[in-house]
Amino acid sequence: MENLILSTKNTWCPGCGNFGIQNAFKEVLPEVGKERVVLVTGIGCHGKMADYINVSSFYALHGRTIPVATGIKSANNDLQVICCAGDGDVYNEGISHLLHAAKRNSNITVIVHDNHVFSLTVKQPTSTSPEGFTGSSTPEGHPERPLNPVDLMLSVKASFVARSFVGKQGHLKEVIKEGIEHKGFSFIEVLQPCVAWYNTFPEYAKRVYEMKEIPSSFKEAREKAQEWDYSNEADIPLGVFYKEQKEVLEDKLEKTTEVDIGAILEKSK
Ligand SMILES: Cc1ncc(C[n+]2csc(CCOP(=O)(O)OP(=O)(O)O)c2C)c(N)n1
Ligand code: SF4
Ligand SMILES: [Mg+2]
Repeated sequence: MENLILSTKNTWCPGCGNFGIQNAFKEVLPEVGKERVVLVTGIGCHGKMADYINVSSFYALHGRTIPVATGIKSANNDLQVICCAGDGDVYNEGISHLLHAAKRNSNITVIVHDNHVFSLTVKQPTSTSPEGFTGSSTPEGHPERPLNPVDLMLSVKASFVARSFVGKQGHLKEVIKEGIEHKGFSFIEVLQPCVAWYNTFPEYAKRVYEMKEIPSSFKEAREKAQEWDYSNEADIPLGVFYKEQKEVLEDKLEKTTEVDIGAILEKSK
């Protein structure tokens, strides 16, 4: 098998949860055909994935992973566009892009490395940090409630919504593969502990469980998503919460573009 890991010096901390996502990619990319894949990353520890995986890639600005990805996809609908974004990246800076891309059903895959912390900039709270989180900018404890991104994505009817955990490698690989193969907007929240600033590995290893099947209705999916609200001590469901087939943005754009360009050319004669 072709070597998918580049020889670039890896600067992730030993034991970082990002290695689990990299390992899953190593297995999934040959199966989905890496020639058509473009990886778009944000800025942060997660973003270094672009340096370490041997695939066409683009470092976007912090918070702008998704507009770059949707731009690439609408310019060339044959490509398989995958985002590796951080929680700070898409749940803070770039949250409006996340909501709109999901609402529009852009045919891209968004994998969020959710470590509940701005890691690269040394421990500030993000939208998914728990209340009371003591970071470098919140020494007295974070005063806000966390966001529940899985429930948020359901509320805008993202067409594929899933959660996995880097400590469950087989599960992670299957969910990423299913998300990439899904035609439509795929949102995959990956619980990715940051061993340096917020090591949730031991806690999550005890609390995660795999759902036996996809919830049978949208209502049930939202109930499942609300079991763990990122602040309570409930067990944490993993798996696909919701999946639906509907027309994707880029196919609609292709049709529109054909009609409009033809009409414009005709007029200009
Ligand atoms: C527009 C902009 N704002 C802020 C920064 C500074 N910055 C760089 S990385 C980073 C933290 C990234 O956190 P997250 O997206 O959660 O990624 P992680 O490091 O946790 O993987 C920040 C705030 C930046 N580079 N650009
Ligand atoms: S700071 Fe955290 S997220 Fe960044 S490389 Fe180290 S363990 Fe990983
Ligand atoms: Mg983060």
